[in-house]
Amino acid sequence: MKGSLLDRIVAGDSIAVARAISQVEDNAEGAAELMKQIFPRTGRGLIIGITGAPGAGKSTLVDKLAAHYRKAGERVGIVAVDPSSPFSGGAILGDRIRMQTLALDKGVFIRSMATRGNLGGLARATVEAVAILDAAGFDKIIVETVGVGQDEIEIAKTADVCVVVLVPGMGDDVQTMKAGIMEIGDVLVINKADRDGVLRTEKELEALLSMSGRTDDWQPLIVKTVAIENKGIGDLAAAIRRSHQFQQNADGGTERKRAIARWRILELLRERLLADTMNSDSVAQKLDRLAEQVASKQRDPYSAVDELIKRQ
Ligand SMILES: Nc1nc2c(ncn2[C@@H]2O[C@H](COP(=O)(O)OP(=O)(O)O)[C@@H](O)[C@H]2O)c(=O)[nH]1
Ligand SMILES: [Mg+2]
Repeated sequence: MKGSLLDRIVAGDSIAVARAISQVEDNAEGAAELMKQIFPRTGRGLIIGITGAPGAGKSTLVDKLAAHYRKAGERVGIVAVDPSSPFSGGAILGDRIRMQTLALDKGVFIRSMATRGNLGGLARATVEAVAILDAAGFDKIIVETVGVGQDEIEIAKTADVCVVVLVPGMGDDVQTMKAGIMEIGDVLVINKADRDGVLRTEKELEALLSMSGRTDDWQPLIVKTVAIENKGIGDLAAAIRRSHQFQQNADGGTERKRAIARWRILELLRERLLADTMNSDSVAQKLDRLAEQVASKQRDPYSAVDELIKRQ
């Protein structure tokens, strides 16, 4: 007889890992119970967030970084978050199909996450997928997110080391992403360094970093890569390692862990309160009716919420 799902996850069984991730994604019965048991078994893997604008080369970089870790004999879990993906969770994204060598490697687990339903929970499900991979003994867990939406920024912030990927000559993007980058980027990558304008982008980033309002004393590192040519990947891995070591030595690491823990509790609370309200009878119809009334200004949204949370 096969062991329990938990035993199989802890033993590193990919099928069990995939099943568990589907359960947390669906918020299936028993998922919370499973996560309670997973939690104490986490904390060994290094969680690396990779974020940046679409087309910056994140997926290419993730592939190369994963291959780098594999060469050192480490097991690598990859979670790609793409809310715009038309695929349901578990499907392999188009750009993942390129990763044929990695996909055949048993030491690599690849999964893409997508939202289901309209109650959110993508960030929560992603963080749980990472925890499952951690409990399954993956040494490195890489989370790729598109650095645009709030959910994605939140997810990136839960990583041990957050890598922001930029490309040369994206001056405007640097401006738009400025606030977010300074806050979350532990390592800044200038990918596509085979293009013009690398030096200028580097100077711009250095200028931005000098005005950084970070709460810890970490000086974010700038790394140049050409992902398609596998250049700079060793430097990136070294920068990630240094950032992680810094946190382990500094008090900042504890503060960061607390902030992540606080966020996770609030996410679960938000989701549970919302689910509790939405689960009661006839709420869906009530919501439709209230939305109509608010839209036509017969009613304000505040009193609509009062109405929804009023217990029958
Ligand atoms: N010139 C150049 N192209 C790159 C580099 N890295 C990635 N690309 C290309 O940029 C495009 C977007 O890459 P992808 O990894 O899918 O970006 P993502 O959307 O950020 O995940 C692809 O056509 C890649 O081949 C690079 O270092 N130099
Ligand atoms: Mg991608």
